[in-house]
Amino acid sequence: GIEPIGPQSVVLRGHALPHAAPLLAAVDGVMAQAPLRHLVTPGGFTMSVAMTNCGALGWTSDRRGYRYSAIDPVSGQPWPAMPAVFAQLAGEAAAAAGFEGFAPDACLINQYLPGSRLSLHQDRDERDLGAPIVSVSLGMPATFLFGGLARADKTARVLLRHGDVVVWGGVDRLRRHGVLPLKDQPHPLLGGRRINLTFRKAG
Ligand code: MD3
Ligand code: FE
Repeated sequence: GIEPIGPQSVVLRGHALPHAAPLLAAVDGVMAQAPLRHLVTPGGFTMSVAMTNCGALGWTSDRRGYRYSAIDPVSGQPWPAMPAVFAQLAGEAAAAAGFEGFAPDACLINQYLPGSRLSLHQDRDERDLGAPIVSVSLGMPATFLFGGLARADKTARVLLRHGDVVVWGGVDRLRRHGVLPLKDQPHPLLGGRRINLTFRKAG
């Protein structure tokens, strides 16, 4: 079903379940070309979440700042192409949430292990903030934190499970958000991991 979590954000519970096997095969393919890495923030902290990307642009970070790049700084090569099953699911989920014609040019792949977390932040490195973000959760469950535009705003908690798809756009696009430290609750397909795909129009 469709579950609103904000004025212009919805959870599509279990929406990716029918596509889990091809999605995971495609994730393995991307990781073989562009291995997971722990990025360093401009402040000098190493992120507990491991990341890679596919699509024309990939999100990366180092001591010089956050940015989107067409080249994977680890391989010196372009990021792997966006698998068709990724683009298809993202476009179809966005349309189901009322955002027609979403054509992502970037997919950030986040891997969480027990204890990995993502502190509250805003996503504002994308050129077109009118485009939504679509996220797909796979593997172990996570508690997603959804705050407001201001640091002082209260945060709501949303449990995201294997197969859940979330679409965030419009007035919710710049809300602060994060992920609580992952508990160890092994998943039958993925074991002790959570994989999150976030689809963006970055360029
Ligand atoms: C709400 N990832 O990669 S996905 C991120 O579960 C990120 O890995 C989290 O936050 C994760 O930047 C959450 C959902 C998400 C992504 C972007 C958003 C929610 C968002 C941008 C605006 C509002
Ligand atoms: Fe984010």
